[in-house]
Amino acid sequence: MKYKIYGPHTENVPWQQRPENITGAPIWRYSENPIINRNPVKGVARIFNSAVMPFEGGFIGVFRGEQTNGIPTIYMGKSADGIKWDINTEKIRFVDEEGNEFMPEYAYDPRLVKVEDTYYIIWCQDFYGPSIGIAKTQDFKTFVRIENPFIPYNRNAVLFPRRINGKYMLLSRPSDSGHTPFGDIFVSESPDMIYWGKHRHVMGSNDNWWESLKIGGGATPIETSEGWLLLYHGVAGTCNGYVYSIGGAILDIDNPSIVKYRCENFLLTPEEWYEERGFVPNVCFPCATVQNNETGQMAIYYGAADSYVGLCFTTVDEIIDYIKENSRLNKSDMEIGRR
Ligand code: BMA
Repeated sequence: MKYKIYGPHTENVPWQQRPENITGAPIWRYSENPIINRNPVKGVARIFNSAVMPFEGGFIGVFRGEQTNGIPTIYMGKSADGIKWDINTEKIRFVDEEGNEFMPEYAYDPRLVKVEDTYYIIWCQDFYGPSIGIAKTQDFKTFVRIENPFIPYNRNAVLFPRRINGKYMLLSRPSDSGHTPFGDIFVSESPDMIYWGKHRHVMGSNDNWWESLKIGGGATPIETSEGWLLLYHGVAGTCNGYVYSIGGAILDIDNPSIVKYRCENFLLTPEEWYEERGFVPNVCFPCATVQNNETGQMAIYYGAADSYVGLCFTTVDEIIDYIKENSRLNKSDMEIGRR
């Protein structure tokens, strides 16, 4: 491998060979997509925008389940191969630090990140307006909610998988209460996962048309020898609604508010029926990756059309090279993001 990967290693990454006829970014879809179809669990109409990690030789995931009453909540699931999922019929029961039930009114777009020996789930929820919720677990049996990191409005957050300069780091996108037609990615740091500050601007929506309206964090950043590899979502506003594509950037390893490379082309954009057609058409929304640190094989889990979970593949070497070769930075990308 050309580049090194650090962080969670997945031996049995779901995988299919690269087809020969790729004309854009080196990412190819799983031929049996979607891997999670409609009505996957009793009382759940759709699962999408969900996150997975390697766990005990298999995979564990936290899933955004749109219940049949229309309210999104979070379910846990397990899988031996990362493709066929066994999703619990009971939603995750969150408790407070005293062990009392403490359920969010709604919860969506969960991410799953392991920092040291603790797994964190991060999602968007009601906090007198949409904001970010966090819970921790070590055994996937007890899920303890910790303080909400931000005041409203903020609807998209992704935690780094290790401390940087001794601090926990969280990417987020401050917004307003609805389907905000704006939004940049910021990073905030914390000594204890309770108090968040030293906010810095990381990157903004920009003149690349596919991400010209807003952007937001996607999968957990991957530590590599080139920096933090970040897959994120970028949104274009068309006369017929928003279009969500997957983008890629590499952030400075010690100071992730600095963008080293940012790909001017999307990595994946809605093209297949399950991405173009659904509850919200034209959405590819990445939430997780798993990778083999020795071979560089990577599987990306993404929500498709707010209706399905899709899987696509790349290798770390190919995707980093593509981002570097097609990188175009603007002024705010290169700044440390303090004003
Ligand atoms: C965003 C979030 C995502 C969703 C997307 C497209 O604002 O709500 O959960 O996938 O819109 O509807």
